[in-house]
Amino acid sequence: MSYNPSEIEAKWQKQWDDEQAFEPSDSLTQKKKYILSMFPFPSGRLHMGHVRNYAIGDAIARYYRKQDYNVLHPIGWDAFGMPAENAAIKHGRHPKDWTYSNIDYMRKELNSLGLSFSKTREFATCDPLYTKWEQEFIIKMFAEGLLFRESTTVNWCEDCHTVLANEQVEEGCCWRCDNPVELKEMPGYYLDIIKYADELLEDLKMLEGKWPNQVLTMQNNWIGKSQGLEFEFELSEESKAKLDGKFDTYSVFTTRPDTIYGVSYSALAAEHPITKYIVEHNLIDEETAGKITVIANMSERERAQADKEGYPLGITVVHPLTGEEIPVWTANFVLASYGGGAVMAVPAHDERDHEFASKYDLPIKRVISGGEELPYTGEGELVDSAAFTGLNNYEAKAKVIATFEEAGFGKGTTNFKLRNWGVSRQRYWGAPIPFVHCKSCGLVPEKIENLPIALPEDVEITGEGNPLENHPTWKHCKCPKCGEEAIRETDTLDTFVQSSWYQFRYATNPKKWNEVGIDKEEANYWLGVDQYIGGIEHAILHLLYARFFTKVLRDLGYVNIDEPFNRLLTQGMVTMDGAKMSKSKGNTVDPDKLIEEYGADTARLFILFAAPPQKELEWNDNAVEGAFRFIKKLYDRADKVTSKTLPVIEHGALSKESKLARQKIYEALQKSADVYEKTFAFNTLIAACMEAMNALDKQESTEVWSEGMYVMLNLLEPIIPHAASELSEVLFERENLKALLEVKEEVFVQESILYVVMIGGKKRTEFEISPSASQDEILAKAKEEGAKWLEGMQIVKEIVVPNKLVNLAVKPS
Ligand code: ANZ
Ligand code: ZN
Repeated sequence: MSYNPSEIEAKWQKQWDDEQAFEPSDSLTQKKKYILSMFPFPSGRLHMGHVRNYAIGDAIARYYRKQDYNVLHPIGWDAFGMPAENAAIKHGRHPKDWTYSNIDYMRKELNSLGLSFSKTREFATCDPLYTKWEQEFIIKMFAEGLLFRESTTVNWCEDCHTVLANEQVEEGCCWRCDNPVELKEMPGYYLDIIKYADELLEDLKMLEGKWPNQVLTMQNNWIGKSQGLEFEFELSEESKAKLDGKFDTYSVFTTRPDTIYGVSYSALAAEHPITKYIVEHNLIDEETAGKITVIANMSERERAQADKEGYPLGITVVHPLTGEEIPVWTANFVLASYGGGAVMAVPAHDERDHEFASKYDLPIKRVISGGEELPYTGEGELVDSAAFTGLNNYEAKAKVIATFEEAGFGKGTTNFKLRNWGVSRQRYWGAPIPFVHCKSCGLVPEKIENLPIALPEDVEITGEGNPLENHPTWKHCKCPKCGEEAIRETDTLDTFVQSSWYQFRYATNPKKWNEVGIDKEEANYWLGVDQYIGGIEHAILHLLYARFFTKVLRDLGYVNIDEPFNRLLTQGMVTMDGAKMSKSKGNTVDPDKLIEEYGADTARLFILFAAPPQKELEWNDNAVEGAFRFIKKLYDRADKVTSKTLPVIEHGALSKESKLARQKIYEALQKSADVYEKTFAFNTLIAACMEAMNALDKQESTEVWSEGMYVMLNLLEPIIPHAASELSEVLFERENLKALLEVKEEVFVQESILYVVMIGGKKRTEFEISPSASQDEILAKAKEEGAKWLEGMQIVKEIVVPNKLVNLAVKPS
């Protein structure tokens, strides 16, 4: 048969469409698999990273369909976001138009890969029907206090003209445009993810062994739980007076209550209210005030990179246990956003405190023995610590906390690095935040029956300000509560909100999309996702937010599950000459060209063969050729097949070569379950199939050829579905694709074992014997075969090395 990829690929894609072959059934009792590759942003064209992501997911989905699983394998579009607006600014195209035409183009590209997606469940997150339900969730979250509006210092990207979540700031720069991020005071909407911090951390344990360790560690660190003591430092009477009686105490957080007797100064953030008060009320000289203001205007990252810097504030606090007066400084290493923005400094046992104390000549008091030099951050016995002296410092932590709690000075607390999720964006192309500002009622949620609050289409997108804000009429509305004139919220939601619940939307039957956002019964049936596949770049942001949303939706009564993604595979990058393939580097291979030249099956086979999915994949033109040749070989060998069904073969009657070929065939089959269900090492399965084809080539039996092709096409169908379907139709009427095949154990049974006979230290002869032969039988046979070398000899020692050799030590008799 001759191989014509473009012809058969078009044929099969049409047939699958006509058959609606990949729609899940409505049954909610059948065993199921939900296989999900992260959905794409409709940037305009597919890149190789997409091809890899979808080839992996598709192979897994197709594998499970062979086993009576009800398989949900959906696709959609993560369609809101800035690039659409940037395109509008640059090319004068409306973001909606740009987005939907990109989707149309990319849908065709995905189709041309022969991916087995459900077509009926596809949606774009910018569809008003998706916005409608998202706005409903947001209003419910507001009612539960999980969403609130607050004025805070935010990360502002001047280039993107919008606020960024902490997670979207990478080394102080915007994750999208790399512009340095500024701090700015602004009102915005926040989701209370901190409320779920403990559960988000705790439940990572359920994912151990199912998610990559690296991702679990990153999430763990991001949540950043610290346990310690929070207490109030009381200002000295003199200092209180100096601050005009405005402040009595301030709070500090320490993870090291055991070092309490080593405190020799306290430090406040440059933005701490007390520091600010001192600066603003000229309680410090002008020059120092200026320097403190400079620090306050630096980003956290800049401060972390700068040398330690600080200034005495001219006030003191009272040590809560000793009553001693301790100087208070402001320091650039104290973050405003953490633990109250103030520390008790213990220079003897903390690196940063030590560096600072050394620079400014502040006292250093050792309270833990051990180590020669200071700072000593290890374990040891407490010294100079009053009642705690002599205790192991780790054990002392709880005792110090108890002392503070009993005295009412402080309490044991838990702090998280995690900040609440700011979801406001001052951009047009997003889901409007469904609230109204009313002069008399304040912040009022829209009425549910008015949802969705859709975007106006007649906007001018210039890059200056927020188009919703500038629109002449859109924001003017009636208050949903009192009916008076009011102003609509013009902030839109972070696009990560949309990707936090899409996995539930797919699970809801599209027939119900008008009536419900998430169908509870269906969501409970389909989720968690059995296998989620996507890039490591989503290790923190998307995965954490989706986990959080799942828990919130559970608590709001929408679903009954705790975690959205049962198993996660993070695919490696596609690289060329060691660098990530990317448009900006100009080292891309266009999937369309590849498909045009070789066909989708070659693209898929190459991608899955070139590297294990978790690893980087280095582009290699020769390997693409090799993948193509392998498919062609399957075609070339089609005429060796003489049986339309799986032949019954008498194994014992075959030649050695045919027996070996059968072993290779069934070795590949034996491997396949592990590959498709656990390791995803498709490369090893494909290699095993190649070996089997080579072994088949070395033998003559047409029956074995028939069997071999029958099995190979079954194994490879999830990877090269078009070619496998075509060959299978011609050769086996597709019977061989319908189910998983069974391994024929008989081919692995060894019929005889070869033994070498050593006599007097020399190899003399060899013999074959049944694997069930006893030790005595083996020895007897060895003596019989070696009779001529044993003549005139006396055996002094007999050794049988199982499955290998018999060694007979002799001396002349
Ligand atoms: C005294 C002490 C002694 C500390 C010692 C450490 C070692 P985590 O939660 O693990 O990051 N800290 C508290 N708030 C801070 C802030 N806003 N900016 C900078 N540093 C801050 O670490 C908490 C520890 O970091 C706290 O424990 C505090 O220093 C410091 F031998 O208190 B420690
Ligand atoms: Zn009102």
